Amino acid sequence: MIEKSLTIKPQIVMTIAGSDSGGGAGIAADLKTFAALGVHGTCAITSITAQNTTGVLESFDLTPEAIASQIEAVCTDMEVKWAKTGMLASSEIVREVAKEVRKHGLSIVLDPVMAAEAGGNLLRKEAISVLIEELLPLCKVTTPNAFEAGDLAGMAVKTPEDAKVAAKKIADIGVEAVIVTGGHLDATDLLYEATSDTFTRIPGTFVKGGTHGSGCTYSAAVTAFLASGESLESAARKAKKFVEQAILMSRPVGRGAGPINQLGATLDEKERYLVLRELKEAVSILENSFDFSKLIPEVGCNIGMAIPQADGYKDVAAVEGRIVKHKGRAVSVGCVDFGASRHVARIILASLRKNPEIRAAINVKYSREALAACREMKLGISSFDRAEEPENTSTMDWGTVEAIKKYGSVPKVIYDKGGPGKEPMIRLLGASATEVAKLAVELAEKID
Ligand code: PXL
Repeated sequence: MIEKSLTIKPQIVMTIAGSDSGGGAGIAADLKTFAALGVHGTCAITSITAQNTTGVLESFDLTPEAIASQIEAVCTDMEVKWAKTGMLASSEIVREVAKEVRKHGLSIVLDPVMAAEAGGNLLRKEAISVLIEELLPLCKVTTPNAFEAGDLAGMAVKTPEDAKVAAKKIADIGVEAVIVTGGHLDATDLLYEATSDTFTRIPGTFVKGGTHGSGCTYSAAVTAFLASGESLESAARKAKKFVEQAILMSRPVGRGAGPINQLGATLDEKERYLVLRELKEAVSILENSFDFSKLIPEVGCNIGMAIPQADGYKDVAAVEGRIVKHKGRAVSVGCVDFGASRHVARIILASLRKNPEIRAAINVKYSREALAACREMKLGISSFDRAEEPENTSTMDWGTVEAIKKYGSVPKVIYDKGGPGKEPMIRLLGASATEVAKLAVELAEKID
């Protein structure tokens, strides 16, 4: 039996909220956020919404008993200190949740969910006063947006100044801290801490992308950071950054309000790690070959690989100082890193725009013999002529596109015969850095 000893206990948090069948908001957003932030998430579902990106079609509330039973099941087994509340549709649900919060001494982040982004009321009007009177005073933090802050404070919140007045009014109800999120104002969140009577402005950036589930994600992130021991101000800053990244990483889903992507940044990091690992292995394949140094051009060789969906040179990793010939062997000068070579990045980016499966390239020394060996290896070959290059382009952008156009798809080999002051060159393209490194070694073994 294989065992991995993960002895450090995770923080356990809970979301008491509704389900969004579209997977964008509610418990889906909360649990993904908890997972991304390394805490163990549990949930008590309050309502089930039949929902997609165009709005809430129907909503079914669970009975107060069913909600209490879920909270009991979790809290009698696991140590839950911090929890958040989301959609609490009715007065009865709000009252039951307040009872359970008291019973288990939960520290609560209250997200005063009132309406769905794409449309649909999620909190009955008559329940707002019960939420204010019976649940809010039991909570540590509440995270209203401008509209919700207005409803809680009984005023219109249209400016950052209004947000200040509203935050104080809401704190007067009995909650220890209020964060009025600035997504509908100037992107700056306002944190008011009643215990010290202080306001803290938390500036942010408007980012483009789907925002469905951003309120849920924000309050879940605040909860996770507080459970992990962060101060409230630090939790608020980190949660804001987390939401901005998740909006930036949103993907086109559905016809309406697109969901934010809580795991986007984590998966991006994973891909970057895999690319660096792959590239390091490719470099050692080249360094361990007795033949490859024959193929190192005068200007040195570089090898690069992009993450999937790369859209800039910083998404492509390469060797920082190139690979050079030293005592008859290939030696890499510098580490592998993202953004290390705009040159290799241009070749790869131009290729993967035509074929996303092509994510790696290496440049090697041109010779007629090397080109003949490529033909012998039955590699698809294309080329460009520097003399035909228009002004004000980058040779690698233009040349790669030109060679692909001529060939009809991305070939394995793109060469050019050089120009004034420009060494002729062969580029090998492929799906991964190790694939192109192995190809380069095979090619080197075929020539004198
Ligand atoms: O974003 C608020 C929210 C909370 N909970 C559920 C929701 C929504 C918004 O759509 O569907 C279940």
